[in-house]
Amino acid sequence: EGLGVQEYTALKLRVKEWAPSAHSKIEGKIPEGGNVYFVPATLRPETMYGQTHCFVGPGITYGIYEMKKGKEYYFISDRAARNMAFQSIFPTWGEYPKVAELQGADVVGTLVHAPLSVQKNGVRILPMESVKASKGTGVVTSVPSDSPDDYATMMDLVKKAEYYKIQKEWAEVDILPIIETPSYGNLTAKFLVEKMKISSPKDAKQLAEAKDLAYKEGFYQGKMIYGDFAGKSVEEAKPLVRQQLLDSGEAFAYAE
Ligand code: A2H
Repeated sequence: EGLGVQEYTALKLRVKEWAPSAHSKIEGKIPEGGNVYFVPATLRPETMYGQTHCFVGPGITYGIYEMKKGKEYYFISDRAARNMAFQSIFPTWGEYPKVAELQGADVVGTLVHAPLSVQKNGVRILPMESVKASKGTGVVTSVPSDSPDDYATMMDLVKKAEYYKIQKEWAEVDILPIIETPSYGNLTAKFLVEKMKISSPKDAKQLAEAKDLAYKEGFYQGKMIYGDFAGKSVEEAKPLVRQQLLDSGEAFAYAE
């Protein structure tokens, strides 16, 4: 983190089917034909093929913001909406019209379409306790092959589906190998979580270490083994996948 600017890729995950609790809260607020998108901010666009879920903080307050009247709406944190209003992401500089307010817990179970993901029928919105309201958009797309946080959270959700009030089948999704590295094989996050004996998404210190190792090894030694840039290094593929997503309108640049 430090003092530098993070250049995120903000991905647009279109809602296909709302969870019942979200449905009642947005009723009458989104016009017929209007699309709502969950917008996770990621630093790893080259891994988007492997998205299995999208995480929200269950206790975080989110808004649905109007991007194109009657057409396009974003589900993001209030903080992110304000930042976006000053990055020319909303049509009018400094304005970020809010049409609804929800808690993360309200949207758990919602089904969204995740661009590039091999999960063509969509991915589920699930709860992640470690999502920070103070970072990115407060929405995190889950790539359990390459993110130790995502892997540990997914395993916990599968193990304790009842406690989390979710259907086990929502959490239990095949993990797609996307990147091969010399030290950790083709499922970096699983390898590190198991090797470091991380047993819970609450092992923050160990997860931070695993995240560091995964990020460095992936970026400097990783080779793509899936997608349009299979065979290329991660370093080369990262900006290429990002540009594809920007060009197709499925993502936009967001900085903070
Ligand atoms: B990354 P940095 Cl495959 N709270 O995307 C917690 N984590 C958040 C967040 C929030 N509010 N907003 C974004 N993030 C996550 C992919 C990924 C990410 C992979 C591997 C590592 C990784 C899929 N999840 O991040 O603190 C998002 O997860 C490790 C660096 O701004 C985002 O990128 O450096 C990353 O943290 C941004 O973290």
